[in-house]
Amino acid sequence: MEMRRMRPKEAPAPGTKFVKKSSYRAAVSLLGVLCLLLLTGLIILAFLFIKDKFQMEEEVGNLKTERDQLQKRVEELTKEKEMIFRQSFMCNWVNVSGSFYFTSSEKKSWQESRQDCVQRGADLVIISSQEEQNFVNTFKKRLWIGLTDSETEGTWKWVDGTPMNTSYWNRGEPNGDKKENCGHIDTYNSENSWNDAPCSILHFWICEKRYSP
Ligand code: MMA
Ligand code: CA
Repeated sequence: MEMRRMRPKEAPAPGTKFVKKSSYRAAVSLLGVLCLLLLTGLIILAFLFIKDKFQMEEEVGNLKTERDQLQKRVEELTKEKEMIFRQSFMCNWVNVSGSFYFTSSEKKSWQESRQDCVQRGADLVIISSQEEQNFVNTFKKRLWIGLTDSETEGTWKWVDGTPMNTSYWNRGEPNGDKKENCGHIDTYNSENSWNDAPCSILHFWICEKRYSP
């Protein structure tokens, strides 16, 4: 093609030859223009793609920071919630020589009273010394204690399964046989204060939570 153009003396042949040559040129330049357009399009697309990628990376970074902040906040709020829960739970507890005590302000059956204590991470009180017996009497309330002979009539046991060795029954108690299988503080006399009563009776109750200091 170049060779032919370099020979100007050679007159363009009339007719088809000339037409063929000029349409060939037109096609080539059209192709060139198309290529250019395609290239421009590709460059624009690549540019847009890269820009998009950067924007997305930035957004991902922002979202990650936001997520970390939210996770931190959730942790803080969880701690706060636990603290408030613990405070509201422990605020009525009294601490006496190795145990925390909670006395209820409502009445329940022995079983439901025990359930409440267990929910508080404790159990109905186990009276294991004169000092503890005196302390439980200071509330001047009829309170369910962790004592029952439901398993074997006449064999009184504490809620931890240990047998009742020292007792502080009121005069004439226990007298309920099979009808009265749960123990409670009845009079506030330190020496003679317990009664056996039907477990379904509603009484206040006292929970004990032991701890090792
Ligand atoms: C009386 C007495 C107790 C008995 C209860 C049952 C109020 O005390 O007989 O021994 O357990 O009644 O409610
Ligand atoms: Ca009784």
